Amino acid sequence: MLRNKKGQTGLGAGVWNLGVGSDPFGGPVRESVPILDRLPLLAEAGMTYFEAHDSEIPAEQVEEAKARAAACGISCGMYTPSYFASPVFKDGAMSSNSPEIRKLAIENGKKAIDSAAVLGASTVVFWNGREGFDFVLSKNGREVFQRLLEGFNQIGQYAKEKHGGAVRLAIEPKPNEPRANMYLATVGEVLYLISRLDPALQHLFGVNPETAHSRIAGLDYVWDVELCLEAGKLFHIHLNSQDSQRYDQDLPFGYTEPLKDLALLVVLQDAGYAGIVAFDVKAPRPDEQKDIADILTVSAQNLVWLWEKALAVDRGVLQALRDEKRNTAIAGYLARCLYGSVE
Ligand code: GLT
Ligand code: MN
Repeated sequence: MLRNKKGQTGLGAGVWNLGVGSDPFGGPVRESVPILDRLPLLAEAGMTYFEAHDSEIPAEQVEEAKARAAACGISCGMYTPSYFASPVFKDGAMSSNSPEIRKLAIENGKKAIDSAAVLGASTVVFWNGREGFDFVLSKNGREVFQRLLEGFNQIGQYAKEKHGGAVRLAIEPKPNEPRANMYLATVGEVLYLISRLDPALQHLFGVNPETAHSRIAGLDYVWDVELCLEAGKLFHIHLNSQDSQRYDQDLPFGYTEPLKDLALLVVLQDAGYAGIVAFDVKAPRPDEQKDIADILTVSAQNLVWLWEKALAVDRGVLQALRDEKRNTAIAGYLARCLYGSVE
């Protein structure tokens, strides 16, 4: 629980966070924990909300999942259609050159919204992992943009007509991996796309920025989050860590850049962010089965510690240093709040 947080104070994590440890170079190293058996593991790790894909908890299983989650005291915070695992989406979903595949993608998006409503999740995330290109001119970029507008408009219209404002839609940017270049690459690009959607639907669309994805793009995550807040579009948040611009690592929150993470929490507190704070981390390959949830307990512990330190940051001191134009001293003050003693 995050003390003095507005709105939802519990933490969330994906069922996929507790995976079998495979990577592009090697298969599973742990037994696969059946998806619904991961719910108690999330609860024991201190999560209040679980997140899942339609490929993990399909529409036919949502009632059962809801009951199993309730039995261990958690609920669904976010549900999401998988546009990356199935071979059918190997060259994109809503952006595919093939009209049948675009149609299927839109259908899956609508179904995911229905499942989210049954589960009581207020947010559907769209991480459209295969929308992109490995070779230039393999798709016409201008047509692709129109296809994305068409797809999200149709899905937004459905969400509005069927569920009113009960389910909101958050697009998650990522610049590359699995594609060499992805559409919906950055927060700025997603905000631009939203600004081009049907004005009557734009209020249903927001962003789910993820720490690692901004850092892989070489962008500053604190600013990415500030930009979402300024636009009124911070609908959800995926926290983790990333060791520079290499492959997507999904390391524990608070691990690589704790000072920037402290600053991020100051920003979220000052904005009164009321949504769920969720982790998108990955149990690392070398971790043993019995320790599979360490990635979540470490992330949660770091978050709670940093959250308390962020509450203790004296905003008056920050403002005074800004007024005095002492930028380096601001970095020093944050470091003192993080590493030193706060008088
Ligand atoms: C996948 C991706 C994440 C997304 C998940 C939701 S799936 O693990 O790397 O960033 O949030 O689709
Ligand atoms: Mn994510």
